[in-house]
Amino acid sequence: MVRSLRIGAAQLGPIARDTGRDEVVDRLVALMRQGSDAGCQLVAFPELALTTFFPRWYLDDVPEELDSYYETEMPGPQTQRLFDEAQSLGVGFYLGYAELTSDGQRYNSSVLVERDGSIVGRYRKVHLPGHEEHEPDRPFQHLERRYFEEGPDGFSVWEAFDGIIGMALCNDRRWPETYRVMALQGVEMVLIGYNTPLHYAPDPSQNPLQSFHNRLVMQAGAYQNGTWVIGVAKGGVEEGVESLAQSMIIAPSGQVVAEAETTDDELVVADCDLDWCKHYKDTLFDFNRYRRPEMYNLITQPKSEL
Ligand code: CDT
Repeated sequence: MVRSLRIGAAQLGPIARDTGRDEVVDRLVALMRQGSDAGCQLVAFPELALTTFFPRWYLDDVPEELDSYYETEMPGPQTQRLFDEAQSLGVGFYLGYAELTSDGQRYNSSVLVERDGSIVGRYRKVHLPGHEEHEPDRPFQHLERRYFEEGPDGFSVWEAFDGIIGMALCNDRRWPETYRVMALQGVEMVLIGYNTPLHYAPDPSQNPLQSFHNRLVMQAGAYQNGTWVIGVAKGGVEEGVESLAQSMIIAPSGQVVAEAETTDDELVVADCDLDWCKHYKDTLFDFNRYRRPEMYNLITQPKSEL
């Protein structure tokens, strides 16, 4: 039997600073229903999908605003609706959100939810880009390294949706290790939500290459690891900052099979044959046969020893 998973990459347009959770959840539910109507079993939302991308502001003067962007429960009172909708539609979802734990730790996290509304797995972002301190000379901040801790759990995979599914978030997609660690656990589909401003303050020469780099890293990650990759953006101009849209669904061949046409809320749908992964995992990228891990020692050396 063919293991075909119909996925909806549920791209979001901008979320304004003063937009409440209820309004955002309305938009997410609308996309889930659209996914259900299109026959999707799984709908994937972006990184930090419940709020505006708040790391663009230095918020030390307004700590209550900063705290308001985090979820202390998942599901919580305002997100329960998503889980109820998943169960009633029979559509699973992947959702990025800011997590504040009961111990006071803050992570840039995601959750994978099955079609019955049960949580399959949680992920805390490993690669945190940006900076820790206020840099007023930038046109906007990227304070992920101030507002989140580095995820301590690494990259896992989960048996779900009749396949092997992994999660990553935004900057993770630029690092080959992200895909490879999951591929070594047999991953067949990697879900990646992102918020990527077009302007990169440390080196603006990269600005015109954002779209190219987005394709480059996700297509390479898919092909080199024989896996589906689902990239889902929060795009468009949000609070004056333009972010890349270009959500896409990439096959294990590295080919883009579906891509967003807008920079707004949009569902990008494709049928993903999970057995397509075998073509690559059992041939050119037969890891057991061809990898030479004893040649790759430097990759796992602590940074300080290099
Ligand atoms: N959210 C996120 O990780 N964004 C980064 C922006 C570049 S680093 C300032 C990214 O890798 O797309």
